[in-house]
Amino acid sequence: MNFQPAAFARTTLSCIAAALLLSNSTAIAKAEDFDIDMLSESDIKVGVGKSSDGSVISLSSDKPRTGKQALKLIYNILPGNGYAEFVFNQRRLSPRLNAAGKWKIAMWVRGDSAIKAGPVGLRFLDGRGEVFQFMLPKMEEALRSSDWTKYEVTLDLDVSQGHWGNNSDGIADAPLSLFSLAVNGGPDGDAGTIYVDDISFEPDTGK
Ligand SMILES: [Ca+2]
Ligand SMILES: [Ca+2]
Repeated sequence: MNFQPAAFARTTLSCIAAALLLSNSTAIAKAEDFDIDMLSESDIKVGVGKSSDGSVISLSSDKPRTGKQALKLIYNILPGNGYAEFVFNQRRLSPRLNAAGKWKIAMWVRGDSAIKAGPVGLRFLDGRGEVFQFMLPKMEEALRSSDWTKYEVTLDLDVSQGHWGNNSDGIADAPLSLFSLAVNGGPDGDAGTIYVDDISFEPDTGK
């Protein structure tokens, strides 16, 4: 018998890979929470943004909506359509979304009535390290309340409003991990402080 161990191992490996791929693509989406309380200093940083020196991200115990802390984002964006990126999941903690289809995303935010910045984008990293940005319609309105306000949006994670990095193929390779918030300053720039707590994900079954 012309048995070739190497070829056999390759075949076995590709069978396992195919099975993993299949189980991934047929994974049942389930509701997930992203708990700001589980974050530590090593999860957060200000990304390299245009004209946003002086922007700061921290974990704040100042009136968190739940638990001991919320994200505090101080943005300082110069005029000229700059932005500040606030990375809050460098370790890519759960949830890891299978990226298929639409998700209802909710997050609690508070800011103040003077906020002019916006729009705000939510960024994810795919399984290969490609960045996907999804704009959050009307988030600015929620940020103009100084009380905790629930912001809800349904996003199709297969249809982003921008992607770059890695091979930049535009394909949201599972799993997708929450990564950062990007606050745009608008033509006049803006400076302000916003808080974010309790982000949740629920598959949108169309009901
Ligand atoms: Ca909290
Ligand atoms: Ca990709």
